Amino acid sequence: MTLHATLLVFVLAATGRSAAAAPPETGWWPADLPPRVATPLDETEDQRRARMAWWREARFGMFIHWGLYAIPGGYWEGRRTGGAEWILNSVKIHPDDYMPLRFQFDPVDFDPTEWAMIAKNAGMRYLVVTSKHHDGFCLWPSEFTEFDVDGTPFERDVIGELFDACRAEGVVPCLYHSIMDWTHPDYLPRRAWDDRPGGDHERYVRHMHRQLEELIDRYGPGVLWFDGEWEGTWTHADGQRTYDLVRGIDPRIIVNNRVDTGRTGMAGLTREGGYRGDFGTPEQEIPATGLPRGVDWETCMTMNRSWGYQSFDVAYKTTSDLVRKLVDIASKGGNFLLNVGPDERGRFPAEARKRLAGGGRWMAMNAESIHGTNGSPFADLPWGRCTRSSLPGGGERLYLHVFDPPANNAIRLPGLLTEPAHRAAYLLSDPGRGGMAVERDGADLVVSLPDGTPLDPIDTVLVLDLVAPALVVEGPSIAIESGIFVDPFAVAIGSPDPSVEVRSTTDGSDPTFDDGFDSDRIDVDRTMTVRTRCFFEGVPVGGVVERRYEKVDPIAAVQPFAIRDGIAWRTFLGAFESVSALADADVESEGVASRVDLSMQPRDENFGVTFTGFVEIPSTGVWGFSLDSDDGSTLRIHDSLVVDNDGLHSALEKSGAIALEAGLHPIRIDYFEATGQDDLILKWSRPGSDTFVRIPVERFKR
Ligand code: H79
Repeated sequence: MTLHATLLVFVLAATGRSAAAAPPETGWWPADLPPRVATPLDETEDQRRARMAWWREARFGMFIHWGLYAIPGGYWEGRRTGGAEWILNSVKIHPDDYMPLRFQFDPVDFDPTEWAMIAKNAGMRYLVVTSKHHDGFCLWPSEFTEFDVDGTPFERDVIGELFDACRAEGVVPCLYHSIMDWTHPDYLPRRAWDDRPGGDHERYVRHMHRQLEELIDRYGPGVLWFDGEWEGTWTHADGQRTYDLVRGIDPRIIVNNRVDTGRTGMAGLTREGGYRGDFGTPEQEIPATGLPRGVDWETCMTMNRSWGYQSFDVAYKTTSDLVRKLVDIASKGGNFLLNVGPDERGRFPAEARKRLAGGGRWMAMNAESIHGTNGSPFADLPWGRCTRSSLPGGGERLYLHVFDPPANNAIRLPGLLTEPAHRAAYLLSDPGRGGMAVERDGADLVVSLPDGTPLDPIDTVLVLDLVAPALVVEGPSIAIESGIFVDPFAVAIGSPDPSVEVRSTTDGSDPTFDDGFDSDRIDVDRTMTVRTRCFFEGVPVGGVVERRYEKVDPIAAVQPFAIRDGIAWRTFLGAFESVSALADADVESEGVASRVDLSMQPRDENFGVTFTGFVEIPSTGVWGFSLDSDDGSTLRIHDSLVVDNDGLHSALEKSGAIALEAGLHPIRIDYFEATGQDDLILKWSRPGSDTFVRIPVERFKR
């Protein structure tokens, strides 16, 4: 069947849902396609370095989520769903009711040059746009479907125009392409409410491969950014052959790790096991420090809460927060892919423009400290972050990103043994302003910020050149955080740096090279303060690291008269700003729940809930508890305040610990929600573990 005839079938079918249930063979996707064979590629380290070079240098890119979902913009049948680009799935819309949105796609304000210029002016070096999201709609005119821009009143080739505009602005154009596809008649698994017959995984993969071939041949994307790989139908073998196919068509392409099945949840890095993918993809989070060097990763993040456009989502991060996130990511050797969700007319939301322009003003003066830099040589700097780049002649340039200037204006670089190339550092935004004194203090270098230095409230960048690549002795590590304990334990002490030796004390005194314990384990059997320090050729380097361990007696369990399952709850109505206000409010309703959650919430906003009962502790020891809530919450066990997460705030997790004997203990959780999002999650961690998990329902009694 020709595409014209196929389109006709669709137009007839689209007039009524029942008529649209055409079998996939006669839908508007060609029935079957010959497979394209992929051969695995061999690549040397040098070839890989050359291929990744532009991407590693770029550090900052723009993500664009745009498609039919911008038309409902999160609303469906007059209701605010919050579903954004997931609306088909979150509202359980039948594909036949969703696909006609294409007849309304007419974004008359779409201006690809403006989009590319906004990205460029924000300091972004690449742009990743959704060729196809999970809803299956294609933003380019594809030979292989009519569910594409050609099937809309708009008819323009969005991908082609945007790619041309990006190239004209020097921004590398790239594509996001979803594996999961809720409308393609061959994609499996089906949504539960999608009653269309048929489906054939192999045929779907062939279709996807032909579309990828079309996209690569026609547009030449710098990155292919896959997503939606987690439904069981997509296998490791599919990941391998798709990666190999894509690189086989254009060996220069960089492919993210979601092409295969090796991604570790939202943290996004690739697990061991030979999975395909050139970089890890943390989503909405930034990894903690300490990633192994040479691992490529990119954090993708929204500016507000949604990827696709939703007018009512005004929970935007501040410009300062976004710039600092970029700096934090660069200091850890990663890239930042920051999202914009244009609206149904093709406009960037005003809030997003404002932030991109603000970030661009910072980048206009400080981009050198981001583009082409490497991660920080320091594990942790209390005043900010550090990035660096090589200097011709073998030296290294450090960019000191001052977020919070210390009160004494001394920017300390702990354990930095390399000598400065000049006796002065300078402001990146104003090199002519004159130098800032750099002095050695033992193993540390200290830059003094003169009074009156114009500080950038977002991030003031200082430049410090070194004679050689930074050599930093790391401080000692003490494996266990300060806290309380019941049973004796041993704590490991050490330095990741083999060139230093470690000395420790347990009596509160400063360790010296001759008198301190020379041991990598300390037995903790009573209340003590462990202090430890590194020595380089007998001379102390870096600061003293200290932990305090306090031996406590576990609180005895109680033996209530008669216990039942569940935990009692009460709700309150009112504009509370602290859990303490619940004490003066009238009870609205009460009941019993099997666990601590918001299933009984009386309304969306301005309410409170308290839970009272017992928690059954399985074994004696120090138990951790955490409350993740929006807004405030507190947890009391007996009469101790174990977790204080009170006050007005967005989703925030806090934790605390208490020593308890096995058995029942009285527990009380207070929670309130003012306005906006609401959430309440209670978890615990067993003695000796720092992993928090939900408390099994059978542990709640009353
Ligand atoms: O395109 C944006 C979102 O629409 C899409 N990815 C970004 C870039 C997205 N889809 N789903 N999600 C984000 C959240 C889904 C998370 C989960 Fe999972 C999928 C939880 C369980 C399955 C992540 C993947 C954690 C485990 C597997």
